[in-house]
Amino acid sequence: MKRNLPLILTCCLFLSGIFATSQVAADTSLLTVKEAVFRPGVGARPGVVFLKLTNASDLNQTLISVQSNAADKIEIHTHDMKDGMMRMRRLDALAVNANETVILKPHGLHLMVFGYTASETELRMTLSFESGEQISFSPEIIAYGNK
Ligand SMILES: [Cu+2]
Repeated sequence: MKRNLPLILTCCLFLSGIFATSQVAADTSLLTVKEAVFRPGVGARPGVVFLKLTNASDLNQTLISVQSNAADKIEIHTHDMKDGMMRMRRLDALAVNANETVILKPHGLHLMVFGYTASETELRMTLSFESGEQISFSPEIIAYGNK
């Protein structure tokens, strides 16, 4: 746990004051991503992605991994309140049940982007589900100070 503390603090600081707005959407079968935004971290800090993930099918889906052309690693994170402090926690998988929308937003679920290559003008991301389905999309990149 000690090992993760700097990251936790970094992320908590980073996630405060973030607003998600975007018109970028992806559409593949009955799984859809909407309002995806990416906020790169300052310096070497990890960035964060927020979005709305809808499963319009009658089958439960489970998100198991996220890949990108412009990042070393992307993790699924959530926030927990522990001892009065918000902490980030990595999830191995994220359930997106039938006919539900899961919202990734500040202080809640998010995708943590490590090793973002800022020279890439577009961050293409692919969500992979346990069922074998995938969705690709490019979140709007929003720098600090912009909404
Ligand atoms: Cu995080």
